[in-house]
Amino acid sequence: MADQAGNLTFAIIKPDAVGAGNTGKIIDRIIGGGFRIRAMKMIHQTRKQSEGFYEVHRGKPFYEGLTEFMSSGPCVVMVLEKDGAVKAWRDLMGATDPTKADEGTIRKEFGGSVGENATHGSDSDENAAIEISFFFSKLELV
Ligand code: DAT
Ligand code: MG
Repeated sequence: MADQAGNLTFAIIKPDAVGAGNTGKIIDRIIGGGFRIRAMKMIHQTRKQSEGFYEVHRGKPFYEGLTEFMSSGPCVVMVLEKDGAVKAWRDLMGATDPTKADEGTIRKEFGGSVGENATHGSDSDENAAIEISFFFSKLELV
């Protein structure tokens, strides 16, 4: 399928989930949820890189903690494909705060707190394109 706005999103398995050994279980949930993994790699971001990625949140009370956490250990970054990918992946992740996430969602099962909530997902097609290009070149989408 040709890449187009609406069928791609960007996902991160965050350092808490990777550190807890939940990477494989989360990837299994992604594949079971009908997503095609178009690109995937393990990275350990510097503080500067995590600050750049979360630039839109600069100034918010949780920005310092968030960027420290996201650079605290390895992450898995991915490009996911599915019709309506942005919403489909956010639905599978669940609410930002794991205590408020629906049963059966990834954040409910694997998230520890609102700050350390196992996964990231883009919030719009426009931001998905920006976030994908932050970590992947076009050639890396297979
Ligand atoms: P989401 O990741 O669901 O898109 P967001 O974009 O509002 O949520 O926030 C980005 C991340 O920042 C979120 O995954 C965890 C952290 N965060 C958000 N709100 C927070 C809060 N009130 N306290 C601590 N961390 C927070
Ligand atoms: Mg967000």
